[in-house]
Amino acid sequence: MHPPSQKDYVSISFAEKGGGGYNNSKQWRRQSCWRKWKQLSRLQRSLILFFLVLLFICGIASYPSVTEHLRGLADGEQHTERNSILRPVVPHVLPEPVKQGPPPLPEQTSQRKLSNKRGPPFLPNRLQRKGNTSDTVVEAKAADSRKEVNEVGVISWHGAVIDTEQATEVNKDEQNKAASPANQNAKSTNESEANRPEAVREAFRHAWKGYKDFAWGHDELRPLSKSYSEWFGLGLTLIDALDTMWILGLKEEFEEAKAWVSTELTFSKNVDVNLFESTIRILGGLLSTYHLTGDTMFLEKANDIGSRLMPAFNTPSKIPYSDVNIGKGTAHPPRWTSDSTVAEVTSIQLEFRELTRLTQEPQYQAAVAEVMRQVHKLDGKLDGLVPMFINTNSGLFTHQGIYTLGARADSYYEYLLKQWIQGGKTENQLMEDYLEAMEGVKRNMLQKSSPNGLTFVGEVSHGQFSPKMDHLVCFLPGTLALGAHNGLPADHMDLAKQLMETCYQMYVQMETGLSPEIVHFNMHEGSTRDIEVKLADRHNLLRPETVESLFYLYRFTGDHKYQDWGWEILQNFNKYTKISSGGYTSINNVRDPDYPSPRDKMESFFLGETLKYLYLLFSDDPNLISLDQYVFNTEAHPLPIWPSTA
Ligand code: DMJ
Repeated sequence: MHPPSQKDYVSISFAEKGGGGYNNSKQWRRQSCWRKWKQLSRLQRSLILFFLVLLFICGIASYPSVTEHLRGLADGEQHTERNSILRPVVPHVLPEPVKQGPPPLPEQTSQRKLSNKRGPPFLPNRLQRKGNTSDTVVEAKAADSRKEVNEVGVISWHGAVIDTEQATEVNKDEQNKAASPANQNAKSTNESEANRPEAVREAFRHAWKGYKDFAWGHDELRPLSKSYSEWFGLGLTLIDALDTMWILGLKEEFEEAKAWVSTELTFSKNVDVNLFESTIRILGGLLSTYHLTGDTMFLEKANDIGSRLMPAFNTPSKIPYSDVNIGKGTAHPPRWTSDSTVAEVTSIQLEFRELTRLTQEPQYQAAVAEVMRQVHKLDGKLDGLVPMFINTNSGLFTHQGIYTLGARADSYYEYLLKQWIQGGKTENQLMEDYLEAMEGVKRNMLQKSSPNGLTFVGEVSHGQFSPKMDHLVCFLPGTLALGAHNGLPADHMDLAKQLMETCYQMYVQMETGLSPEIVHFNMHEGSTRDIEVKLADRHNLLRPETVESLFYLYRFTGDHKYQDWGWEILQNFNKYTKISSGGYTSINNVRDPDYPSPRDKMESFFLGETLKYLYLLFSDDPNLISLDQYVFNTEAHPLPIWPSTA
């Protein structure tokens, strides 16, 4: 091999290859680059190639859905069969047929706020957006996205294709001035109002399409990778969504799902399930669907799973273990502890009590009542507030001194009130414990933020107050309102309204208009903004608590602003979490509207709860799952309030 020479370049003539000489300047530039490349030494060329490869690898590695792929694992399950036939003892309660009439509500105040601004989230009312992206910038970014859609037909989040359908609708909207349910943040409230329930049905159908196409019969859809993930391997999303389909009037989808439950769903599986999660989602979902449809197949399935969960209560203390193998009939705590979570052992009562009422088999209600009896008399509470852990051997609270209304304690409070309502308001101890706890919240956890005085619920750790609030706490405005509606102190409704405003601000102050998982409130004077979000807390899992509370607040006050707030939230779910091929995804970063960073997972509660509460919020029919006839379990499955025996 001889070293490169001028002769070599001349002899390897591009003019020969292209056949066009140097007339074309583009071709000339290409040839000149090639010549320069050939002039480099082998070492120089190798170095350049090495850096290019390195850049390419870094680019791929920083693409989150790839890393998500690497993290995701699908489980396999084994099957054994067992049958269970039941006859209902108590007749089912049928709801009013789905109607769309808008009868005015009694306490209606009709304080609508119309917005003529286009673009994603605007700060309403008294709060100014501080430190956040300005409306103009956000609007410009949204316009950029629309431009990108015009040019290439997709919005690409570092390679992830999302929501072309939706984005295209914006274009059509702009061009044709046609109505479209989503991406119309600035649309007049009155103009879009009639379409809101339909927009939820549309969202449900889109989510269902993804589940049907890529995850049918599996637990959760992974909409970006067009696949699924398993938790229990029991078709969790399908079961969680059954009563939502019924309530939304999606008969065709419901029939398909029902056929799967009837022919494919089996609980004879060698699989560990979490007692709480499978009770609220599966047992609750099946019981509720039985009540709505009157189809005893759902009750048989409910009794099957209910009986298979019972080994969890075989503990020295009768406080249940967290996990049960529903095939083997064995139960155990998590590997690292013999503790259970307080919210988990005290938020399975509505379902097991109802199962006993329907089957007349007393063991279900007896087991969960024993848990309540023990928790009622335990030491370690702070003004009715409970710690987060309880030991399955001793039956005592552990890790004492930490109190929260968020994860691990939240639904304890919710189920105190709801059991009291379910049982016809006769079990006074439940109501008294609830009232005491709400006083405990006021005394120990309630504070105002600075500078705008948002009322929020913080946490207490060994006597120290922390201004941290989980999105999960946003169930509380709805629960307080439900209590006030049922005759508990009227000031609970005042507090509910204040906390509702705060939960709404947790959405509206974010650049995507979607709440993070956890916020911290500023309390010191001179703060420039009320809400801070830590880097690790910026995700949104499509959770329901805020729209759940909006539903209660609207039902009880008739104030349309709650519907308008829910409408904004739905539009932002459509804007930032909808995947074009079907489904919605959790996101990692609610503070970046350009790159919310999809997590590639649609939680079952998005169909079980979030969309159901949005539909009920917009439906304007107080008889559609009347709150005087039904009580919702903590997974939004309505169960009947027991008829009075007096
Ligand atoms: C649901 O499973 C239930 O609402 C539960 O009470 C809390 N977590 C999720 C929704 O956020």
